[in-house]
Amino acid sequence: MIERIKELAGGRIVVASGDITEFDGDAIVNAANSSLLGGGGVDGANHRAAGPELLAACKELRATRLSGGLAPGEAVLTPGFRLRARAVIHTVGPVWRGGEADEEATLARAYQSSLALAAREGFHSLAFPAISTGVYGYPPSRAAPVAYRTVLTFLAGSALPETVWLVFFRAQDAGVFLEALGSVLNPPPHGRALRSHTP
Ligand code: AR6
Repeated sequence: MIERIKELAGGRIVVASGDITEFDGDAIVNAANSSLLGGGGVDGANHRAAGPELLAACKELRATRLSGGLAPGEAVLTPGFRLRARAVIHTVGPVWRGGEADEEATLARAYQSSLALAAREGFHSLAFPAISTGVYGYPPSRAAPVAYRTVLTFLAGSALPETVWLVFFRAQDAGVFLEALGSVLNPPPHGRALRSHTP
């Protein structure tokens, strides 16, 4: 079950927890690797739930337009096969190397490319896992503002997707996300700070 935890951006962003393979909407994003041939984490779960047709579709992409694999930050579409979601958008996040290897820009591009592909496909609802924060080691509290700002900026310029779900595997991961956004969501009130300095 996917549990809705909080709505942000006037309801266009839904923070939720649960198993993303259960998402009932237009598309889910898969945190894949460049090979597109499956792996652990959410990628493994998505392949198990979608059935062997998903791996076959990924192999077909590798044999044709993605012979060199999918570069970090890019996104590609397949059907959802046995998933409830109609489609899977595969993207590759950065491997965390301490923050000095353009990880932030690559993570933002992974979200941005996935959103752009969803908009082009006319998708109304899209669910993201917390890209790169598992096997790839990106600290969740550092990934949070990057993910949130990138989605917010994209939605400000596009009517689609109407709703973007950020689905965290465990409720506590959603808590870490919301806590990390604290100052982004609730900037300190300007007026009060100014007044306290006024003689
Ligand atoms: N639903 C929602 N979130 C999930 C699920 C699920 N069913 N399962 C795991 N997560 P990861 P990455 C969360 O490692 O860091 C794979 O082997 C998990 O708790 O899946 O981008 C790929 O093939 C974490 O918060 O992805 C790549 O080789 C988040 O999903 C590599 O891992 C991302 O964790 C990609 O690593």
